[in-house]
Amino acid sequence: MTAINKPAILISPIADDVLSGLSARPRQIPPKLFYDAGGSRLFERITETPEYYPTRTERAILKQSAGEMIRQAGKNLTLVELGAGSASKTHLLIEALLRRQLRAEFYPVDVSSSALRGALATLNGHFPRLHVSPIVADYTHRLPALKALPGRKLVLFIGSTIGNFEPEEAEAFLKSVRRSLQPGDALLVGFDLIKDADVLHAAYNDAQGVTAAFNKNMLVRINRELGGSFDVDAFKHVAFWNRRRSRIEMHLESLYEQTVWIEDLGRGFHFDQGERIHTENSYKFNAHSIERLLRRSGFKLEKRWIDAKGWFCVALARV
Ligand code: AVJ
Repeated sequence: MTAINKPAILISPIADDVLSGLSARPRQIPPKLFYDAGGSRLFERITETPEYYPTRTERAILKQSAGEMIRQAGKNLTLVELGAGSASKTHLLIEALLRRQLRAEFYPVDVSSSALRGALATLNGHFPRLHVSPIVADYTHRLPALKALPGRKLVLFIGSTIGNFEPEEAEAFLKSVRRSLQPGDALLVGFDLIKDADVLHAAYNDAQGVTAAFNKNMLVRINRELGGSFDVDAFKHVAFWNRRRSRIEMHLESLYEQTVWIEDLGRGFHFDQGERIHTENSYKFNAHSIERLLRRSGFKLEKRWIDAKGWFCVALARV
């Protein structure tokens, strides 16, 4: 074998984001980098903490209304799920779908191949009449070609992932989803709603520290994938409700002045004591901001389902 087949340097796909993010002021690392295998597992554990209400609230809404959602979406549906992860809540929609049609196609899209592998195994075991075609892709970067898929599409974007986008990014993203669809296709989106600040705060500061571990996993991942030398105990998890901007912010705050060397980037990064890396925004919505976002993106809001406490909303919109 010739040397040319074996590159001397293999650059991790996260290198660019980490380099530009840690060079920026304020420093920031995009939340999609949370989801390596360990991070995906930690997120699953977050959803099981008593404080983290979004997943179980959305699941309760789906449990209650999946049949209505599928009926509202139309006949002969092909399901696409963006950011499918383990696709655990999707089971409820698939069950409702397979009550109305003999067979269905399901295209789960996610950046995490490990999460998709898990989803594929479980779905194949549960639903013999479902044909699953997983797509490993960063759908924020480029959407898979959905136009060519058969039947009327129902695109699922549940789990309040939309909250991770900046408002203008959310609009641009939903516009690109709309462009990839055809008239009559539908979109089902999960939105976390604005609520009591204490409830919001607790959800991102759980007593067991799972969210803190999830946040710090960003540093663990950089250490492993880029030869970083972060001491995870030298940073603390910070999460708070920013009312003015209607979002939860998560940061990692340097406890001391320190310099962290990242081998694969060939440089060190100096942190002042108290300096933060911004790792996530999780925007919260109300009826008005949901309607406005969908309208500006070229969708028409058709129906909304909200739990009794008014904590979470699942919205069906039409192209
Ligand atoms: C997966 C984006 C919905 O914003 O609540 C959970 C991720 N971050 N705890 C969220 C998350 C911290 C979550 N989303």
